[in-house]
Amino acid sequence: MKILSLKAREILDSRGNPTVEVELKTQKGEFVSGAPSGASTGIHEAVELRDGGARRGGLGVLKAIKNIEEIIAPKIEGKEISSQEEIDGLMLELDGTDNKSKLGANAIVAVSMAACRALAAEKNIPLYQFINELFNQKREQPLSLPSPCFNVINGGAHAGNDLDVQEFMVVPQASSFAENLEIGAEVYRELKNALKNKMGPSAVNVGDEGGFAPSLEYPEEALDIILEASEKKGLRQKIKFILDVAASQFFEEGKYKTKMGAFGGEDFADYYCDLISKYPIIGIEDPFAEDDFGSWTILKSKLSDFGTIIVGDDLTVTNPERIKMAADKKSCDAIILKINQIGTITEALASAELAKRLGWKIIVSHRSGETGDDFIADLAVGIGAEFIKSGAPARGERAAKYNRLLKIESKIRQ
Ligand code: 2PG
Ligand code: MG
Repeated sequence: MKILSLKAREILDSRGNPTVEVELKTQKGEFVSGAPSGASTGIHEAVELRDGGARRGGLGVLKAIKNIEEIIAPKIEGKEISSQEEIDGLMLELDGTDNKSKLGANAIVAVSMAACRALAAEKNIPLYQFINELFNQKREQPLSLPSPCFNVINGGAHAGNDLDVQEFMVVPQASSFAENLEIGAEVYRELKNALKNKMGPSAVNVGDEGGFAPSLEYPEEALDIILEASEKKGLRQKIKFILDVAASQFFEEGKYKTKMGAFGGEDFADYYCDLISKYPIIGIEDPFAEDDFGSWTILKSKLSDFGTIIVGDDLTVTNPERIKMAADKKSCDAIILKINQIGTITEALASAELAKRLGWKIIVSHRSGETGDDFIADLAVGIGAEFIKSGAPARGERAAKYNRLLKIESKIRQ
């Protein structure tokens, strides 16, 4: 594939912050991708390059854009690129750091995604199929639709309320993606009614990922009201929960400082076991801080009989080295897969392959700051991820991914 041109610009993400958009041209057309951005970012993630200074609150991405146009573009414009590995390898070489701090992971990821789209177009196949072919070089993986995890109540760093837990996700249990989406949307709609009736109109204001951000304090209150709304629609038996605790956010001086008090690791693990015995929780993401491996291991052994997955996000940061550490310490048995945590498609696929080899589950994930780019829908199908999380079944940037999956499902099942 010959690269005709590579351009980048500063656009807005869903929080109104600047982010990178890339436009890559080949003979097959123009391919656009946007870099997402986290709020509860793990300290081991690849570096998101921001300009600093006064302009745009220090959040400008003009340096990252300059890196694309002045360092990456001259190396690839007018050149033949034959594979994803080639373009990603080239960017890794140009960057030369362990954490993408020279070029910026936000620069690299947007180019990597746009190139992936262009390479798929070169073969005249859909993006999910191209990703599947890339992945199949490492393992035999049939295409499949992920189970969506809808973040219907937002807390933590994503909302202006008092909930310590960042995400209360509803995971419908129907057999098709389309049915799951419908159930998620029904629960979301009824939850809005339930919150409004119980707490007044301001309870239905939303957080960064489109879930409601009511002024609740305890996880049980959030879970109860979701179950109550589901019951009303006759859907209570058709949903389960996954929680993203994002516990690094409230880990201070060796304690988990929550509204329920300050917990040590083992006590917090007991609290989770108690919660799981009362509610249909099938997964807990980041139950502990990103380097508190010991507490993760305690919870994993306590939960061995429950079948609840323990999901690494800040712990594993889509990085094979961190995944290996977590596997050695038996800290979790599932990962969040976010391309921008590591920076390139090639490396993200290596993490996915490692997770599959370990027998772990994968949740492909958006970031709390998103663009309209629906790339992760194709990624989830291509690697046969068990789950995808893209926020609430509402708000354009969240719905874009779910709607893309609807389309893919109808194509695959034709
Ligand atoms: C998370 C993500 C996405 P953020 O913690 O899993 O939901 O949040 O993008 O803010 O890191
Ligand atoms: Mg998380």
